[in-house]
Amino acid sequence: MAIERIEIDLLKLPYVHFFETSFGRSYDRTFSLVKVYEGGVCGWGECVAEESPLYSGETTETAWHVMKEFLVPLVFRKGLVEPEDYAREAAVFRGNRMAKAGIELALWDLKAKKAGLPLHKLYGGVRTEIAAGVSCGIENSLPDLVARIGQYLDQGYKRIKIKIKPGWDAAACAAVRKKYPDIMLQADANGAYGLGDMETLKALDAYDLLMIEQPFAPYDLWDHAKLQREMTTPLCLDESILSFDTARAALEMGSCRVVNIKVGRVGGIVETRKIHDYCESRGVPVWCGGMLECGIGRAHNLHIATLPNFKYPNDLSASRRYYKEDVIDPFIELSGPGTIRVPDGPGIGVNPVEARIALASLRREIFK
Ligand code: OSB
Ligand code: MG
Repeated sequence: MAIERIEIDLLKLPYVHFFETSFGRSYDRTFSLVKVYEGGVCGWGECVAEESPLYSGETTETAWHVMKEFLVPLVFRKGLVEPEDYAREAAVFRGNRMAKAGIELALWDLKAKKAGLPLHKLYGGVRTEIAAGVSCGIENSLPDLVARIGQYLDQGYKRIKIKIKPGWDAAACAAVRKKYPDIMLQADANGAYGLGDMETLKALDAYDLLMIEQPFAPYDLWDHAKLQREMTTPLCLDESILSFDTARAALEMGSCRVVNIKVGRVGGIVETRKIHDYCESRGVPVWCGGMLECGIGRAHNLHIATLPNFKYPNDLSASRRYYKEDVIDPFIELSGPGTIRVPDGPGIGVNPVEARIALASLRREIFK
């Protein structure tokens, strides 16, 4: 059999609350959904590239271009259906990992649906619930931040991540710790610091953080290693980990003690598993990061987060944390205090709502 048809949709969904990082503030998210069809079965993927090249060099438009001109034609030309075959063939193209992952995820969903299995079974996952965390953006004021964290704790989340940047770091940690001395708390800088900020960063050791994510720029593996030697708080890399090879370099250099895995950032599930297994072999725990995905990408994340070395709480929250109207039915909800049950239906195990997708769609293209 072969893929008969591929559809790509560009969507815009408004957030329930603005999300601010060291890159800036946004009020909505633009992303694409990929559908692959074979013999009446449809597999769904999400491409997490964002509107602006801030977190990553890819954008919604570069990803669209690369999918349309290179990856979709590759799938048809080579008759690719198996995600592993696709990953191997797509590797001839450099970079553009989020574009590659969007299609690979759709092929994984298709494969699992054809087998009648939930993705976590196909992946060999070891748990039926994952630990859910919330990523809290920068707020207008410290009292706003503390109040918002209070709401998330009331909802049952057990791990809170706060975004930091120069001027919103030690004071933010101190404000949160004053009200909540014992919660699991971590900080994410999205690369906002440089070597000149060593003392500022070292001072964060005082706040008993689970980890500090990506203090320096993505390519500064060496500087992260210098910082890690001077800090007791574990460093975690996000933007720096683009592939198995960068993960290996980071661990060999001692640039971090924890790895945030995002399937989109590393180019798909095949690469995710290589990184996961390598980190496990080195005794380095990983967790699943998020890109504020809609329910489709988030369901994919839930399944991969069932692998054994996903040992820290993940940036995986309920649908309503992100969007008033997620594009799946039912929404993803907390199943217990700070946990989310992994869907058990075939494939991603959540139902995309075509009417809501059409309403949010800015553009759709069909390839045959
Ligand atoms: O650095 O982890 C990040 C969202 C967009 C881009 C980068 C990041 C994030 C998040 C959101 O922190 C995590 C989530 O999806 O819940
Ligand atoms: Mg991050």
